[in-house]
Amino acid sequence: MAEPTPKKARVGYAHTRESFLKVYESLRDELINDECITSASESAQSKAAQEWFKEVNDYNVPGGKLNRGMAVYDVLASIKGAEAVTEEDAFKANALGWCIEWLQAFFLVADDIMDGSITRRGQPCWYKQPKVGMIACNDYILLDCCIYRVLKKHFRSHTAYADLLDLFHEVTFQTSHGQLLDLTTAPIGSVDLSKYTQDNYMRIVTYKTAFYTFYLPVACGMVLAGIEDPAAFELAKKICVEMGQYFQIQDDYLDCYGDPEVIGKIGTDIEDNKCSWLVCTALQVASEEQKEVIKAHYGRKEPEAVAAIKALYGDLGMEQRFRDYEAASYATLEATIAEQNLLPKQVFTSLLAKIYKRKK
Ligand code: DMA
Ligand code: MG
Ligand code: MG
Ligand code: MG
Repeated sequence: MAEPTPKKARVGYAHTRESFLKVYESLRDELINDECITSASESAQSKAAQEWFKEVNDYNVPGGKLNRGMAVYDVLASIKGAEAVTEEDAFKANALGWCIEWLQAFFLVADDIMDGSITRRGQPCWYKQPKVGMIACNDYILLDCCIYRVLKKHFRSHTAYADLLDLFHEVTFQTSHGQLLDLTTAPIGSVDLSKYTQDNYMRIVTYKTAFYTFYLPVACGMVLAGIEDPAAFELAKKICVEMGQYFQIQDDYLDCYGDPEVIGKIGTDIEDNKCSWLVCTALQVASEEQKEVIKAHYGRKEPEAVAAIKALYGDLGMEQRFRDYEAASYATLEATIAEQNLLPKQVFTSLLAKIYKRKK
C-alpha cells in the first residue's frame, strides 16, 4: 500500500513578504471582528472603536522589516525541510510570526513614548499623532492583547498551547525587565558615567532586545517542528542571545550614524542619556579630558551638546571601532554556529545573513 501523503501537503507555497502580509490581513480582520468589539456594532460608538482598533494595528504592526515574524517559518523549514511543511504548518508559523510582530509593536509604541522619539518606520511615532497622544498607552495594551487573541483562536487545541503562552509571557517579562534596566540606567538629567560599563550594557541589551528579537522566533519555529529537547532550547538561547547583542550594538551604532531616511527613525540616544554601545566603548578609550567632555555634554537636548559628543566620537574613531567589532562578532557567531550539532546550522545562518552589515 502506498504511503499516505502528508495532510494538506503544500505545493508551491512561496514565503514572501506579500504572502506573509496576507496572513496579517486575515488575522487583523479576525481581531477587529472580535465579538467584544462588534457585539453592539450597530452603534456609532462601536463602529468608531472598531475603526480605531484597525488603525492602531495597521499603523503599528505591519510596517517594519518583518525579519522577526518571517523567521518563524524559515526556522521551521530549516528544521523539517521546506518540502515537509504543510500549508497548515506554514499558516501556523506565520500566525506565530505575526504574534511576534504584535509583541514588537506593543513594545515600540511604549518605547517611543518613553524615549521621546519622533519618528518610527518613516512616519511619526503613534503617540505623536495629534489625535492619539496618551491614548497610545491604552493602544499598546491592546496590541499586547492581540497576541493572546490570535494564540487562543489558532492554537487553543495545539498540544503546545501552554508552552507557547508561557514562551510569550516569559519573553514579555524579559523584555520589560530590559526596558527597566535601559530606562533606570539612564535617568534623564543625571549623567553617572560609572554606570556605563560593559557588564551593565550587555545585561540591558540581552534583556531588552535579544530574547524577543532572536530567541522568540527560533523557539516558536522549534516548538512547531515538535522539538522538545531542553538542551536544544538552551543552545538556541545561547546563540540567539549572542546574535541579539550584536543586533542591538548595530542599533546603537545606527542611532548615531544611520541615515534617518533609511532607518526610518531619528536617533535620540545621546539626548536620552542612553547606556549605548558608543558611549560605553568611548569611555573605555577616552582620556580624562575626553571623559569631562562626555560628562558635560551627554544626556542633553541642546544641539551643541549633541554635536560635541558626535565630534568626540569622531576623534575616538568610533565608526572604525564599530566595524572592527562587527567583523569580530560575526566571526565568533559563525564559529559558535558551526561547532554545534543539535540544530541545523541554517536556523541561525539565515538569521545572521539578514542582519550582517545591515543599514536599517
Ligand atoms: C528598543 O531599544 C527595545 C525595545 C524592547 C523596543 P531602543 O529604544 O534602542 O529601540 P529604538 O532604537 O528602535 O527606539
Ligand atoms: Mg527607543
Ligand atoms: Mg528604548
Ligand atoms: Mg535604539
